[in-house]
Amino acid sequence: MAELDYRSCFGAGQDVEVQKRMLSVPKIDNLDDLIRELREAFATEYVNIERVQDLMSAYNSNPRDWIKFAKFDPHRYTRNLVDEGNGKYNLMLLAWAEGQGSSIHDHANSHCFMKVLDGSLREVRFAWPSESEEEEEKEMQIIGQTTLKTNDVTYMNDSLGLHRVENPSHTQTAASLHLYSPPFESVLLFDQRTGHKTKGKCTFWSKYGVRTPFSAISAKLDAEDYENN
Ligand code: CSS
Ligand code: FE2
Repeated sequence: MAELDYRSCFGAGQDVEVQKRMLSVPKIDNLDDLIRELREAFATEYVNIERVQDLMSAYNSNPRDWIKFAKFDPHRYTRNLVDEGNGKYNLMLLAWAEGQGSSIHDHANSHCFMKVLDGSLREVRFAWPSESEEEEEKEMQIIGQTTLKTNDVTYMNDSLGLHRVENPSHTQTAASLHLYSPPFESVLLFDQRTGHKTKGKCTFWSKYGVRTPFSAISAKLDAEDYENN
């Protein structure tokens, strides 16, 4: 029976009509539509990875929707909060100036969804260094490399390894939309040459389109902690 199939699949306990709606990918005309659909997709405890990827893919990037979040800094890529997803995830726009990139990092046991909104991004994946490699200072092993173009979506989590994301272009900026669930405030950063790790705090350059107030006191106390990753 179709109704039983829906229940055994996901969304157990939901009304059958709601479950059917969850299975078909809706029309997404703009970023607000995407934000609304994502909130609905995260209404239950279970994260349907394919569903979130489908929703992000269904949105056709339009700079008019997201330009207010795309705040560039000449020194490093910026993280700009778009939606807090009722506390279940953080949706953010990352603005990458020419040649900017992240460190090699993990995802703090969270799901990571990434969609390129503008330009292209190179993703290089690495194997987790083993404990002994950490001591030996061994070069980290590359396990994959992809270049994502505008509107491409990818998924990452710690069981798939570590990665570095960068804007390979020296003439074009890039922007990407990231969804992390559950939200996290720090990640592990890795040194490619040695495999050594350090903790990095994640901060927002802006929230809801407004530059995050800069606190002189916290900057003084934690200066070396506040890193993008
Ligand atoms: N981890 C980076 C982007 S690559 S998923 C960040 O959120 O700052
Ligand atoms: Fe990442």
